[in-house]
Amino acid sequence: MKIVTLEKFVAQQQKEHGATGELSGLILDIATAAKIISHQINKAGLVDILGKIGNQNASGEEVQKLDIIADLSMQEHLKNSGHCCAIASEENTNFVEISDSNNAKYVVLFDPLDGSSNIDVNVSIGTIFAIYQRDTELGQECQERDFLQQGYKQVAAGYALYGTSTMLVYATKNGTVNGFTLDNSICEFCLSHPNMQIPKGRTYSVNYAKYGEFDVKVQQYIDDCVAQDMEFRYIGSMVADVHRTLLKGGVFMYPATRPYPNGKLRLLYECNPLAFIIKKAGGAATDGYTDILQLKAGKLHERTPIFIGSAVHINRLKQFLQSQPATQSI
Ligand code: P6P
Repeated sequence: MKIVTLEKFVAQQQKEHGATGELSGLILDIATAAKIISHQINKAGLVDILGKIGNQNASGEEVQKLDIIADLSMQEHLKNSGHCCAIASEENTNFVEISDSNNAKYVVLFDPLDGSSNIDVNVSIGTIFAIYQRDTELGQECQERDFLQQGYKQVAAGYALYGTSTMLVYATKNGTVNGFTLDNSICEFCLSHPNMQIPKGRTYSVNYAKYGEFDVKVQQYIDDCVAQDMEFRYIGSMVADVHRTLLKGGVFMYPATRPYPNGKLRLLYECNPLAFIIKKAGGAATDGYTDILQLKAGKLHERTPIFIGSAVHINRLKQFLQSQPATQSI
């Protein structure tokens, strides 16, 4: 098979869409950051960068050293890109304006290392990103509203997955979902999964330990998955669980629970970008009642319940969720 590097693919897409090259440049900068993060993760076992550094991030979660390295790598490449006027990260309470780029037209939100609770046990983790055109005027100061846009307004979104191999999966507003695998011998992302489409599949994915906290209608849907003899898988890294769902089909869910009555996962830099990818691949994503990409965030680190996967499974879930009045078991 002819090797198509990410650089070549992005150049082809730019030519096809008559684009200016700014979005292409931004995507390539994110890919470079992902290569560096991948390298750091792969040597984590050898260098003392494992373990917690004792403080917490904006979401009140323990921060791991690799989280910091990943966050700094993404910040450095986005700040030097010249195509991005401001960034927002899971690791920082507020967004960060890029002083010498206030004429740039894009803002980027990212989770630098999703699944970081799995770092020390060598389970797949990933970087998730969402790109929007700024809402404020070029040259003006960025505002929080640049980041609180609904997910359907994303101009591009995707993720890097640091697993048995490192992959970059992304889509642009006018494009399809494409997956690239990092060839370490040439340090290039090479097209390995062109035009990805989510199959129906038969896998359901949820943290069973929290079953007793779910709404009774969610419990009934999960019981139905068992009755349908569906396969159960749960990795505990959203980016890995959703990537498996994209490849194999099925449904991933993180419903509301007692400690997280509005859901645990973050809308702007986890659920929106992954919903953008899954919908582009022919799937669906909902909070149980509203399309994820239609949800309006009130704050940067907003959380939401999420059910995401093949359309046929999401439609069946909705039949359960909308079939009878809620009897809250939380
Ligand atoms: P639980 C990882 O910490 C994460 O943020 C997501 O990547 C993952 O889907 C979820 O939390 C796992 O949460 O409660 O099942 O450990």
